[in-house]
Amino acid sequence: SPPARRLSHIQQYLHSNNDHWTPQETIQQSFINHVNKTLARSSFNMDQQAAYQAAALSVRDRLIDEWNTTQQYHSSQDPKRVYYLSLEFLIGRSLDNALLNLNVKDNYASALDKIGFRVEDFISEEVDAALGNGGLGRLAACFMVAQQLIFSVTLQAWGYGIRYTYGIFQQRIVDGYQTEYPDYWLTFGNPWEIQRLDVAYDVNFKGHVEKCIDDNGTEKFTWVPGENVVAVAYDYPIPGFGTKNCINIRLWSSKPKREFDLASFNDGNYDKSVEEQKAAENITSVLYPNDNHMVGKVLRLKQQYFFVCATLQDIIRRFKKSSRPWSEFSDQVAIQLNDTHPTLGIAELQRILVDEENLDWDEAWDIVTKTYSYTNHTVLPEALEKWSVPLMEEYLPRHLAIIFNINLFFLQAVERKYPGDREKLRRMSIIEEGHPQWIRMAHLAAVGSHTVNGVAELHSALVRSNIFPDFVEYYGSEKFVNVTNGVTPRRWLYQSNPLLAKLITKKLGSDAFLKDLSELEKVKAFADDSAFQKEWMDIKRENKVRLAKYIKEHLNVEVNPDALFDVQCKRLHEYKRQFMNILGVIYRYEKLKALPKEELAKTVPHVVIFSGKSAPGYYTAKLIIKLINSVADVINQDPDTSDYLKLIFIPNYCVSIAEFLIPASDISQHISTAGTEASGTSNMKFVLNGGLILGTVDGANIEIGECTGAENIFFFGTLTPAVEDIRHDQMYHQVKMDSKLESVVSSIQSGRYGDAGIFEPLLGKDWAEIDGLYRFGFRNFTESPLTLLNYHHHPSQPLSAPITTSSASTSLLVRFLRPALFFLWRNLPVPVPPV
Ligand code: F55
Repeated sequence: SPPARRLSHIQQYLHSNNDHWTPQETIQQSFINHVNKTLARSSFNMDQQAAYQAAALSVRDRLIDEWNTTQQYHSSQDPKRVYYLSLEFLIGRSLDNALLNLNVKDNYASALDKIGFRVEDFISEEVDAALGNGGLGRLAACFMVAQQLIFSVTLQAWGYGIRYTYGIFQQRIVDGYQTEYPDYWLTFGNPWEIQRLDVAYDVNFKGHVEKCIDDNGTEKFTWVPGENVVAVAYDYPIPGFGTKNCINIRLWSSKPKREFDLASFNDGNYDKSVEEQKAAENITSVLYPNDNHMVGKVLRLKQQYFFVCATLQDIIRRFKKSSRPWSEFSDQVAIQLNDTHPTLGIAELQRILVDEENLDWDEAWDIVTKTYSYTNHTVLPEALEKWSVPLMEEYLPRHLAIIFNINLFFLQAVERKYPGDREKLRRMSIIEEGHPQWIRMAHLAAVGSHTVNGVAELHSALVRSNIFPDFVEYYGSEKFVNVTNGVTPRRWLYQSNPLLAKLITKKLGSDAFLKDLSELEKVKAFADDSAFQKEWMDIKRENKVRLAKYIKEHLNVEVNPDALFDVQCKRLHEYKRQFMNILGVIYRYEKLKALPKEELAKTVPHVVIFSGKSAPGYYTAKLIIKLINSVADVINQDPDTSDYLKLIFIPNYCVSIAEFLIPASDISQHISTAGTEASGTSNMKFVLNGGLILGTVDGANIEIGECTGAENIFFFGTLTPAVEDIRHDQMYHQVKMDSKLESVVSSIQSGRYGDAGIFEPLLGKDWAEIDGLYRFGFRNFTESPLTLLNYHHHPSQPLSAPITTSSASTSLLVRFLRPALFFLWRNLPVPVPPV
């Protein structure tokens, strides 16, 4: 083939001129070298996957150079380290990101183009690293890159997590229903990880605790474990942008301690001989696919402990290199808990200090509480983690005893402050009484941390008032702070919307906004410049064309790029109210269908797009997916309305899909019942890409509205304090169903969108009762997204007009780049010169 011929030709040339390679020749050499040596392919046996692999390996070499330099520098400086502990990192693809961050994309593109390979063609060969469910996992990934910018000199940031063999399941839609397929993302290997067989730690479970009295007459406890496995490190380098710093996410994989049980093997019992090995590997095999819902499975508990245990050993090994006293531990080490999932780390550090390092309890506890801080991501009761005491007793007996002790000393202090207030003791206890007893992980996290943060202003206020009111009173409110979430503009603008990033760079004469979003304020000056507006709108259109092509190729539906694209993409959840959105779509459709032709022609054509996964066991959410697809089948086949309304469900929502979906949106919906969505982060990404938001007064929507100005955001719905009143009314009083809503419900029940029986659980009598609030949460349809419908019915003000230019994206988002872990900055070491 021509590329192959060019490949061998260039190889010969490179061999004869190896003293004088240009940067592009260096790239070609490294690429060809990986084709031949690492992949052991001949140049005549190349496909796009092999091209991707070779390019990725070549970029990886550069990353490793930077990574080594950074590590050496930090080893010599021994700065304070910030550890971000997260059970999820939703990273997505890495090649494009690395090319852009290393500032070599253009060089790679033209160097490889000359030998017959187009980077844009093979970038999509990369499988997403999807080791997370949604917002929480993606936030961790965004923070790692932001951390890199912020802390590179005076602090070193590390991420720690689990290298799941299977990431979040792949979603396919079969007959309108979600079906799940395993995400075996490592099929072709993973060029972005470095296996560290030398970095491995034992992790123990089960067994019992022995007590003895030491020489000083003090009680000592020793955990005699019954089960052990090994954690092996895999490093994931995270390159910085506009800096040579490259930091690391260390992911642990579980391995058996012994390859197999020789005794059973010799007995001829082969199955049994590998049983233990399989059980060990199982620990890190799969990511739990639930978001905002706690499942109390043993394997999940094992994952949590496995990962904090290995992580703390690694952190302590690094700390010990500098022979500092334990009293300096918290000056050198800060650990951020991404939700309560890594909270066992609190008990584990206390155990190490007391049982293994022989510190006394109070001294150890002082170190622990100065080291940890905790981020809460939800106020939904069903998502707050609790572990049963009997389960903990069986798997982590020593930790259970330590947690009981922590609780005892804590409650004794509470009692001293509020003598005799037993109700308060009951409410604040880490242990929830009952049969069985439960460990409230959020209480343990709050008691064991110096700072607790929520992820948006409203959410942090609710964390103070609803989750920890007694703790705020006891500790003082300074401990409970807000750190509004953020997103990285490198991935969510520069990488995903290159045309817009280029236009802004051209206008501002600099790309400084990619590191400092406050620079975007300067775009405001061009808001009324009609040439600029046109370029802006042309780019939006290009992005819509890109999405329309995807929809045509994957779903075989034509959508008009000049229609208004109205997007709701996020995990499926009742509180996020995709159900409300789809009811609104049905209403719109039926209304359009009833319009006379001349009236229809005056309406703004809409393409409504949904995307998102449901937890596999979440029946209601899965039924909502089915409803959306059933409605889409009807709407998309209707010749009467097809120029004016299309309904699309894009399967398998993931980081890579978000990257082209978000830049193509005119309006996106963030319509959770007020007080339920902690922050939301895609709302920020949409706005950054010049999209408008239709939202409830919830999470970070509120702060986005403050930045954009109320005229650039569409708010609707009940405010948080009123939600409880509605809940009450719906419970105890007859609330009459709105007539528009009633018409939609009876239309579904008539069978217009397929077998009505299927949807009865969504529409049945209990819909207006207590959990109906999640689904509806509005008193009548004028409070629902239909407000927007009315607005669109004034064709003099189509929303696809350049209202977007002067607005959303061009103001703001300064606040969302704020260093999210700002409180870790306290007591920084003296700055040293940059690498
Ligand atoms: C995953 C597992 C468990 Cl056990 C519980 C929750 C999750 C999870 O994925 N939560 C999650 O994504 N929460 C979201 O965090 C985002 C980042 O802070 C917020 O923006 C979003 O509001 C919140 O729902």
